[in-house]
Amino acid sequence: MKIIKKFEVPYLQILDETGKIVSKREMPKLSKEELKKLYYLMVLSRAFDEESILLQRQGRIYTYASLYGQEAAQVGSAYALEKDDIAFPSFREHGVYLTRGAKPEALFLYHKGDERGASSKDVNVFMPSIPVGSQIPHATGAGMAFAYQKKKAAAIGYFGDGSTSKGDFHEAMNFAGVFNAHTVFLCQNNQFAISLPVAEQTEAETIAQKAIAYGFKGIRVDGNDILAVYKATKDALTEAYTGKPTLIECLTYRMGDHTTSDDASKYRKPEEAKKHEKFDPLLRFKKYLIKAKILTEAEGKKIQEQVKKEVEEGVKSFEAMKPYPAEDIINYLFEKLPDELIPELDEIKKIAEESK
Ligand SMILES: Cc1ncc(C[n+]2csc(CCOP(=O)(O)OP(=O)(O)O)c2C)c(N)n1
Ligand SMILES: [Mg+2]
Repeated sequence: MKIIKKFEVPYLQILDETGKIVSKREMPKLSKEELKKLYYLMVLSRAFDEESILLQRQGRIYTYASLYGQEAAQVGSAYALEKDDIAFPSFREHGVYLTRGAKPEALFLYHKGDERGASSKDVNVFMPSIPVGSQIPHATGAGMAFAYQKKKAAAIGYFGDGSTSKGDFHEAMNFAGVFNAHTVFLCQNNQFAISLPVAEQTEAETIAQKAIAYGFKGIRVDGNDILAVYKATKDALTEAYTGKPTLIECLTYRMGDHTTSDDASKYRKPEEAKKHEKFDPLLRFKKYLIKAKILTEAEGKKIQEQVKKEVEEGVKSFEAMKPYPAEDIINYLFEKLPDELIPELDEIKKIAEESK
């Protein structure tokens, strides 16, 4: 027997958990202003996250999936996107929306079940996919369309470690390879699919290596290192514009519960999550920015205050919005409402009137 192929899985870390640059050669070209913007977006994502959990606990929004711990993976990758690139997120990617310019009030609105908050055409991010993995083939389809149009644009599909067990993932990866789709696959391996640890999800040592079977590159990055995530995504996008997809595995950790309907202490020891606090993506980036004299403590404080105000204003304007007319539930389904739905419309109007 002879070996006919050998494969390697690269790993990228630029900033370690102490805030030290460990790979100068890989340092992305970002101005001081851009680095500060990245920090601001991470702080904004965390503040939005904390506020959302509080709002859910008070019954002011519905089920919410926390991004706590995944700020670098979301902000770093979304910041690498160009205007025409398009993102296909799952339910946890609030940081992707915020980085692309969505307002907190839109995201709160969405979590109150109001469709007006899901309209994200202006920021080129599709609405979140709740069925696990179903957005991955969409990212491939959009990437195939860009290839067909010979357009310098790419689609990025966001998904978790658990989603890589779905057929959707494998079908999307296969089509992307065969049809030279302008697609980047971005897996946030937060090490859990609800209660199932990643070690029980797959026998593969890395998620990144799954790309090899489909004929394109897979890379694992330190998902808590915003510089590595940005660099890997930027490189993958450049390749994607020429029809070469990439799978990026951001190795991170879900610091919170799966969603507000979950209690992680039922299946993982709180001490385990606590151990990961020292890998906090915000802390290490701040340490680096301060040491490199890009940010001062005073500026950091100002960012915190600005973000707090932004989120509070988001809550105010979201709660001040008038509910959309209840009859909209069926208004747009038919050109002319069928006779049998007329009594239903009357009933909806009555209920809406009574609940005013
Ligand atoms: C098709 C489908 N099956 C099951 C679920 C229930 N469900 C919601 S999230 C989830 C786990 C997802 O894990 P992962 O892909 O790692 O993403 P994460 O939640 O960690 O971000 C499951 C099984 C669902 N939403 N859709
Ligand atoms: Mg997961």
